[in-house]
Amino acid sequence: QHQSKIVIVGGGSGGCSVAAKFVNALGKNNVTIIEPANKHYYQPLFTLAGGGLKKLSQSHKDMSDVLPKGAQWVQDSVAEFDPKNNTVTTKLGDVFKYEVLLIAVGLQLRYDDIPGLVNALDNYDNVGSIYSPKYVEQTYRAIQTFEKGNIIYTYPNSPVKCPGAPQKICYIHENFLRKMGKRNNANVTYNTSLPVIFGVKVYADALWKVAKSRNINVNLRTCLVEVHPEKNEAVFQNLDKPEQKFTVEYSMLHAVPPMGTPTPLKTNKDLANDMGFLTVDKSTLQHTRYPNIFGIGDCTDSPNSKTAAAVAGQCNVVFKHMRAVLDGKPLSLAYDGYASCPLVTGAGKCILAEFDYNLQPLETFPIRQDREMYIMYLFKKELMPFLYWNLMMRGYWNGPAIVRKLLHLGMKN
Ligand code: FAD
Ligand code: UQ1
Repeated sequence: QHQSKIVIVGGGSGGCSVAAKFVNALGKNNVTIIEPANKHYYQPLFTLAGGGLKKLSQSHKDMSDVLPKGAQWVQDSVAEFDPKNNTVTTKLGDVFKYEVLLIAVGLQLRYDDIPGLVNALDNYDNVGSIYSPKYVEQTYRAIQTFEKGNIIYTYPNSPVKCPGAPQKICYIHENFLRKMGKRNNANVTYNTSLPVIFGVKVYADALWKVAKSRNINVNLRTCLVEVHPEKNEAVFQNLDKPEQKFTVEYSMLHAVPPMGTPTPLKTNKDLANDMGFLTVDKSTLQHTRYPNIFGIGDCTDSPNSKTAAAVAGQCNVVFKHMRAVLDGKPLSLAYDGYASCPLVTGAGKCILAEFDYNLQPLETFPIRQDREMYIMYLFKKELMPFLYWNLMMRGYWNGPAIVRKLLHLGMKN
């Protein structure tokens, strides 16, 4: 059995940012990170790469170069959580005992939940998906080689990370087709399982305008349930009348998979809710039953939009509160649900959505953000990756709250 003051499960956006803060504060040999992957992905870049606006190779670095040097990296995955005994057991059978635990395992992609989809993605060039690095490049090739017909974009019937991405790729591709002079050959459709185009009203209004002005069909409550790639057919279900299914022929299909938390968390009824998400207090991010367990990022049940921007807003709260538990002090901070979604609507255009738990806009800049702007596109494409790799992964970025306060001169929030 191994012993570590702080154990962090998952070395993605959440796990790495908090680990870096601990190493900065406490020095070496206090933190163990359990993370199986060789590569650390900056996933927000997938959307741009799938539209040919960045290269996939710019989205990842070696895990060993990203995780903080002063932490111990165990390259293995957790197979079992035992919160009563303060231990986790890995796939290889090692047991780690902790004083405080951070669960940051993110969401898994469940492509195989949709019959025919894995076959379609693995064997057909006209099907893509920006959610997995495995399929990002073929997504761009699919739009480049498109000639004519129906192009369909989907949004699954499950919680997803970056709920804006399924439609961003639609707008980026539509814009690309215009530039290539092929727009008139395409009938572009976005089919979403959600009852709205976006959860925050001001941005939803702006996105409806974008979709209408660019002649994109949007169907709500419409869910991809099956793919027959040999016939280029996709089957959709009307979620309000589940008995209603219809088949559409496509020339190109972009599919977003259903998502869920990794099995060891999902199946642990002591830690997770019925949906498999880690139950945490939405302000303190402390587990609802185990005070020495915290959660961050996509795998928790806090009702914010699952984004790296939200992780930025959470990481300092989680770090300070884990420290408070170690020191026997009270929890003093509150996460407000901040999340952000840079809604890229084409090359050079982006609506920077920022909002809180109440789905009210919480904007960094003292100008209206519910419109397409070039500067926001530059932020998304150049500034965010820089912030992520150089500040956030090193423990020095807690989201834009400080910038917002400065720019609003203390007048707003
Ligand atoms: P992740 O960063 O996914 O990390 C989870 C880690 O846990 C992984 O490294 C995994 O290997 C590890 N793990 C899993 N199971 C285990 C286990 N059993 N044991 C140990 N380790 C385990 N966010 C934005 O803010 N803006 C955007 O524009 C944006 N666009 C996106 C576009 C796409 C296509 C995608 C896919 C995501 C996008 N996101 C965006 C979302 C953002 O990437 C995630 O919200 C963020 O990475 C969540 O961080 P996390 O730490 O919870 O999970
Ligand atoms: C952000 O902080 C962040 O984390 C690094 C992102 O992740 C990719 C974002 O997309 C955004 C928009 C923010 C918010 C930052 C600013 C400066 C508005």
